[in-house]
Parts: sequence; C-alpha cells; structure tokens
Amino acid sequence: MTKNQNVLKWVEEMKALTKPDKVIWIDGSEEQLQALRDEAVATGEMQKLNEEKLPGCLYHRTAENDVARVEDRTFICSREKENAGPTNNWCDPKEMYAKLTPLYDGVMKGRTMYVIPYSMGPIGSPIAKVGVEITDSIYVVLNMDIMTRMGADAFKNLGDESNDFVRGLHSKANVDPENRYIVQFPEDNTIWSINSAYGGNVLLGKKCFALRIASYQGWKEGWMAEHMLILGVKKPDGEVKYITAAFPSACGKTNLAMLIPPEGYKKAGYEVFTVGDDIAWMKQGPDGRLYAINPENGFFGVAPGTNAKSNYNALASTRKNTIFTNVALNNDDNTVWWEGLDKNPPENATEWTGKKVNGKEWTAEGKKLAHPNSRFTAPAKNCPCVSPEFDNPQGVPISAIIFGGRRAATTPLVYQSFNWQHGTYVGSAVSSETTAAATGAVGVLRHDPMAMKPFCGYHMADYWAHWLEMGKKLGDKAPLIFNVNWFKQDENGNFMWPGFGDNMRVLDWIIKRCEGTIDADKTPIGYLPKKGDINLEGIEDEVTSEVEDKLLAVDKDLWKKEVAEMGEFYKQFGDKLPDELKQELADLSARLG
Ligand code: GTP
Ligand code: SPV
Ligand code: MN
Repeated sequence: MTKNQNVLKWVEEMKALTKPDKVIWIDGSEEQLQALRDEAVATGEMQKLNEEKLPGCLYHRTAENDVARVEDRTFICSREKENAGPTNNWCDPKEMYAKLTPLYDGVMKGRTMYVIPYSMGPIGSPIAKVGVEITDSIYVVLNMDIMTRMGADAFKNLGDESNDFVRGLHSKANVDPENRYIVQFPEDNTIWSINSAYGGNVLLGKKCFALRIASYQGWKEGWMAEHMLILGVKKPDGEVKYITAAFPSACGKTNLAMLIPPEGYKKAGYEVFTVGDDIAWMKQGPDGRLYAINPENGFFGVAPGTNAKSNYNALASTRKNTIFTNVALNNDDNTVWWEGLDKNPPENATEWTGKKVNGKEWTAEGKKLAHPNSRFTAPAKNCPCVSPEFDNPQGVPISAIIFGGRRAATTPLVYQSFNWQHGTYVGSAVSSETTAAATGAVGVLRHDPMAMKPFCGYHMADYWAHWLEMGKKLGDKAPLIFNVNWFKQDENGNFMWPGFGDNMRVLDWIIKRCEGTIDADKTPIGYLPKKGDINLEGIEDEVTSEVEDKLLAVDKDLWKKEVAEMGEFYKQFGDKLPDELKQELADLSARLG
C-alpha cells in the first residue's frame, strides 16, 4: 500500500517485536471495513443494534477497570526531564522503551496486527499531519475509521520519502491495569499504548497525537494544538464568526459546538455550525489572522445527558453508523439508553457491565445503567449542523477564544480579558471540578491550564511562553480572549445559568465585543457585560434580575483567594514561568486592592 521505506521498516520492526499471526493493512475500503465489523460481531466483541432504528450502529463494552483515560499512567518521555515539566509524569525514554519492550514482546501471538494509515486534518491541508497506528483491536480500527481520515489516501499524502509521520503502537494485551501505559515520546514522533482498550488511551490519533505530540510539534514549528471546539455563528447579515473554546474534559465542548440558538435568535436568523468538538490545530494564515482546522473526522462524545433537548444535533449524529461504548442496552428493541436520554429507563435492560436488570428499579435505587463516561463515536458528516467549511484545508479564521470550566463560585458567567497577554494569564488560571472522563475522584477543584493539563506534551511554562509568542506574531489580528462559566451555583447547589442553547446569549455578547458594538464594565478581573446587555428575553423567569447580578458578580474576597492560590500554583514552574504572567498576576492582585 506504500513504498515509503520509513513506514515499511518501522512496521517490520513492530511485527518482529509483537509477533502477530497475521498483518492486515487497512486501506479504508467499505468491503474491508464490513468484513471487520462482521468479524467483531461474530466473536462477540461488538453487537449489532436495531437495523431500522440505528442502522449501521454497533455496541461495545470495555473492561470494568478500563473506562476512562488514566492520567497517572500517562507519560511524556522527553529526553530531558525538564522538558516534560511539573504537570506531566516523566520517565527517561531509554528506560521506558526498555520497560515496555518485554510487555510488547510476542503480545500479538495468535492475533492479527492491523496497520492503520490516517490523516489528522483534511487530506492535502497544509495544517494536516499523517499518523500510522498499529493495533491488535478491531474496535480501534472501526473507531479510527470514524474519528480520522483513514486509509490508503493518507499514505498518498505522506509520499514515498517522508519520515514525518507519527508512529503509534497499541496493544490491548490483556487489559491489565497494573501494566497499563500510555506513553508519548515527543522527540521520536512515537506513541506506545498498552493494556487498555478505552477511547482516549487507544485511539492514538486523538489525545496522544493531536494534542500531546502535536502541541510539542506546534511549539517547535510555530503553531498551536489545543483542546478546543470550533464553531461558527452565522449572523442575520450572513457573516459567519468563528470561535474556539477550551473547556476541560466533560465540561461542555460538544454541547457548545452544536448548540441550537433559542427561538428569538433563530427567528432573527442566527445559526450555529460545528467545525470541531474537541481539538483545534491553529496556524497564522497569509492575511495574518489565526486559522483553525479540526484534525478529527468524528465525535467521541459523552453519552449521558445527551438528549433531544440538551443537544439535538449530537443525538441526531448518533442515529446511524455510530459505535456506542459502555452505555446501557434496551433489550426490547435492541437499542441504547443512558442517563438523561429520556425519563424512561428500559425495564428489560442490560447495564453497562453486562448485567441484565430491570432498568426502572435499578435507576430508582439510584444506580446507573450507563457508565458516566460512556461515549458515542459518530461521523461528523452525520451532524445536522456540520459546517460547510468542515473540510476546508485552510481552516476558518478565529475571532474569539473562550476558556472555561466547572466553577461553583468565584468565576462569573462571562468576562473578557484586557488583551492577549492577560488572556494567556486567564487561560493559565483555568481550574475546574474533575469529571468522569479520567479515572480518580469526581468533583474536586484542580488547576487545568487551557484545559490542557492532561494533554500538554511539554513543559507547561514553555507552553505559556509559546502562547505569548503567538500573541506577538498575531498582533492586532489576534482573536480576543474570554472566559465563561456555565456552572455557577446558588446557595442550594443549583446551576443558576440554564446553559446549553441559552449559551448563545453569551456568544452574542462575545461577538458584539469582537465587533466593537457593545460597551462593557471594566472590573479588576476584566471586562464584564453591563447589566441588561446579556439578552435574557424568554428566560426572565429563570434568570431574574437578582440571579443576573449573582451570575455577573465579582466577589473581591473570593478573587483575592484566587490570586493567592495562583501564586502557589505558579511556584512549581520556577524560573521558567514567563515574566509576563508573573506581572499579570501582580497586576490582578493590585487591581483587587
Ligand atoms: P470531552 O469529550 O470529555 O472533552 O467533553 P466535552 O467538553 O465535549 O463535554 P460535553 O459537551 O460532552 O458535556 C459534558 C457534560 O456537561 C454533559 O453531561 C452535559 O450535559 C454537561 N453540560 C454541557 N453543557 C452544559 C451547560 O451549558 N450547562 C450545564 N449545566 N451542563 C452542561
Ligand atoms: C476527554 O477526556 O477530553 C475526551 C475523551 O475527549 S478521551 O478521548 O477519552 O480523551
Ligand atoms: Mn476532550
């Protein structure tokens, strides 16, 4: 399928190491894919769902101990420890190769090795890059087919000579959590993943390549790889403004990327288009502006909470040719169910670990039918609001960058940074309550700078310096930087902001700020909407004047605590912390008095 000696030599080496019975090169043809689906169904690895209601859809369950990313077993193996920085696990690459080689030795005996060529980004895009993943899992092949541009064309793009491809080696081995490793070698363009079969650990094009390796490449090559959705807002005058947003895992990227504007906005002619829901690669264009592509080709989305009301477009995307992982089964009609899909858990259910249960009784006892991090893998082209620019190799020009997280208090609904440098500070200060997307406790507030804590492939302080550098290059063409918080709570622990489609009201304010058509209040933390400037038409009952005040409040005492906290957080970065960020923190502190 390719004459590229660099690819052929590497595949031979990996074959000699893992010793599969058979090697299959994935060309991406429908015929080959169908044979793999049939095989996965025949062996029980996957289950075919109702062909009328969910045509082409498959169901899969992972091991109970293998349901989320494992951050404590994820490593950045740069040659120098210094280059991984204090926010990553590090190990000397020689040591790590030596430790993992015996685990891979003969691991594919009795199995088939699949060689998957793929492109992250539209084939032929100047921003796109090629990867090759070797795996012993059909589930991985079928997911990579949805999530990337997979098949022989990716090799065509690579050419016969180039060595510029990311080498990904995955084996599910025996899914042993004690020997699970997700390892990036940024200087070698290499990823080794073993003993997991869960999404973010094994679909190596996604977090491992498109964020950890790519963020390192972007640093070296002068561009940015970010944990960001990309959306377009079409205004009544027909112009489309593009916005990216970085929220930590399971904090609302997919939902915002596909939002349906409230009635009033729809009537006025607003429309939202999805370019991406998780990752953005951004480069300065010939006109000096920042352009973004979505390197992915599908959505690996959180299932629970997705329904026709919260995210119609995501749900619609999953109605055909989708893979469901760790959701529940409705055995009456062989369809899927998860918490929040509707108020009708199926009586004749199989919960996510495989137990047959009465779903009504089960959920009445407070038990979950679907795993909180259960996911759908859906083709982007299924999405009713996918952007006409989705395949544009040049990407889309970005007007605004938004940061956000889950914050019960302190952070107001929205504010704008004073400039790029201050915006970089705001991004570095993102904290969020942890979610089920990674193993570990849920609901604990932790620092997650730019939503990249688990995904930055080099020293976080160098990454911030790179942000500052990009800002200098972009100059007055730089996008404006904002911060949002959909998760502020009242005294009773209830969310005060309705969220979802109503987030359009905040995007509206952001776009007006970009256009310079609306004023704002200058506060110590940044520019805030003037009272009444967030359009609350139709939700006045829920967001009363009093609630509006609370949503937009800047509590100086809480912010002083935040500043003290940031001072502590910054300490671990030592001399590497850019002076500009130190200055921003000092300025914020001074403004708070
Ligand atoms: P990853 O795929 O893990 O990166 O997650 P994500 O950032 O794409 O998060 P997603 O959009 O899937 O949302 C995760 C959870 O947050 C879901 O349970 C949603 O229902 C919930 N959520 C999303 N948007 C909002 C919002 O505006 N308000 C509230 N209250 N919840 C939201
Ligand atoms: C996330 O956790 O941010 C995800 C899901 O998007 S995973 O692919 O597991 O990383
Ligand atoms: Mn994500």
